[in-house]
Amino acid sequence: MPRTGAGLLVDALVEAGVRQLFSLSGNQILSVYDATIGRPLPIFHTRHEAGAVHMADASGRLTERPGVALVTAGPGHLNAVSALYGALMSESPMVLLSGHAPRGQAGRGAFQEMDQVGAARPVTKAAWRVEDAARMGAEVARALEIAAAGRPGPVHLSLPGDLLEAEIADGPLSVIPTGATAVSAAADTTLARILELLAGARRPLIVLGPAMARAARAAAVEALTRATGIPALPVESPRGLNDPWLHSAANVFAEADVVLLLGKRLDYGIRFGDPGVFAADRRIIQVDWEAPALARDARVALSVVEDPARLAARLAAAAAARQWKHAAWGDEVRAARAAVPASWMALRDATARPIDPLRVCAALQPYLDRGAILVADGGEFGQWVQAGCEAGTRLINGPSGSIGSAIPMALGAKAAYPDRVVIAALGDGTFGFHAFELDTAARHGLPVVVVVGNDARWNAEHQLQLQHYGAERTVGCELRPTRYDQVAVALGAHGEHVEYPGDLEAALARSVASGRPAVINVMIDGVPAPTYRKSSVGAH
Ligand SMILES: Cc1ncc(C[n+]2csc(CCOP(=O)(O)OP(=O)(O)O)c2C)c(N)n1
Ligand SMILES: [Mg+2]
Repeated sequence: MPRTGAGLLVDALVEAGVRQLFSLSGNQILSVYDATIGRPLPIFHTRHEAGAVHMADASGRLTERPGVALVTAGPGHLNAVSALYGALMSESPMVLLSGHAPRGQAGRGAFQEMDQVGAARPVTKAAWRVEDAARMGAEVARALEIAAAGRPGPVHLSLPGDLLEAEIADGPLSVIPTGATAVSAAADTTLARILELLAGARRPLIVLGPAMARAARAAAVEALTRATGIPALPVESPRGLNDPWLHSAANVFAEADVVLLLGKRLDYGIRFGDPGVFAADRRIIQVDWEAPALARDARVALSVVEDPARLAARLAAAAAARQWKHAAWGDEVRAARAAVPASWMALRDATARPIDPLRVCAALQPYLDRGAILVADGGEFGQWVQAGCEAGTRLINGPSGSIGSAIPMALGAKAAYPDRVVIAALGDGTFGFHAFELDTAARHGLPVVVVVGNDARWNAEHQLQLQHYGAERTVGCELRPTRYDQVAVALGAHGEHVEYPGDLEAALARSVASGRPAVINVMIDGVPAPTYRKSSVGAH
């Protein structure tokens, strides 16, 4: 069979180690579907293009190898674009491939013709349109490489239908580029200056951005903490310093006098480093893969362009030559992170109805202790789950603050790790965004467990109304106590409805044992998420 642009594309994906495509079909990409026949590249066909992107995003974050979404042109592409924002903000390596109107019809009002690259540019690291069928493989290889290099993030390629279908003449094909775009190493004198600042500090603190907080880079940061005693905290929540997972550690930032930002922008998450966030005499050292991410102003004492993980490893190696005095401070921060209010013990055991969110956390925890992946999303319930559960592997909606991704993210996690239990916990409002991906889960044999905290309202917004406008001015945020478990059953999933706390454990056990995707509809108390900071107006 003659080779086509689509064939080259599929070959390059397989060669690069891509294991699946998360996709929603359309005219312009059927040639790619065809080219996957007989190739080790299964297609997970979703029910919404944003779902495909969330799946690729989850797979990318968990494996650090780019997940790939494949969607059709125009409206399909635009449906996908909204989900790229989450991948961008969570620094997730992934590639969105979108079919595109044939080039021969460009500017003539072709079917679904639009500026796809322009639409994707604000939410991607790089976006371009392939212009040569023979380069189809080389360019997708390049897209995969860019997605994973430096600060990971989404990359978009538009693929004109005529090029995908074009037959490639025999002859040498374009060489697939190798070797990532390297970030140069910081000078040894810079390293020495960082160590000097850290060693001289009373309460130095390492603050990590989303990619730096993930397992792949954690070892370098842990080595630095071991060598110096200096504690590290991630700031990757849409609520920034109000991240309920931080527990009382939310209050240690204000004590930090030297702050080492590793791959963390000086953004809203840490309130731009404004006065009051850190100690009054704080000095900030910022290390980032890219110069543009560095704040170039008086807030920063020292800015360094280098791979933050590599720099952490270099600092750890060089730290041994010095005396460090921060072990007690490090212990203090770790204890604050682990500490939860005493009242929580009783709530985790509470027998009252409606069910307290912490009671749900108590039921989930044994699965997480045994290695289940936790996906937490959406609203006050999602925040409670992040506060009340400790998971070795966790995916949250991240600094994008976008709700709705949990179900497809859980599917992406299950596709990447079929042998692990995957639990998604989300609010009832959030459930509605991508509930139909339960059908995708049923069709493709992805048995994830979805726990819906059903308080019959968009509680996060309701709580803000209470806070800012008062109890008599709450409006428009009610939902119904819908039986989402029955929705799931209709889609071929296992369903459980739980009103009594004592029924949670058995419902979870049956759901995991069912071997099917499952939804547990838990009628919860719509309590506001916890905050531990003295002054807290939560962004979310
Ligand atoms: C895409 C998107 N739309 C809207 C919001 C605003 N928002 C944040 S939380 C929330 C309510 C979520 O309700 P639910 O999932 O039921 O969780 P609950 O707060 O009730 O526990 C809304 C509307 C958002 N963050 N992202
Ligand atoms: Mg709700």
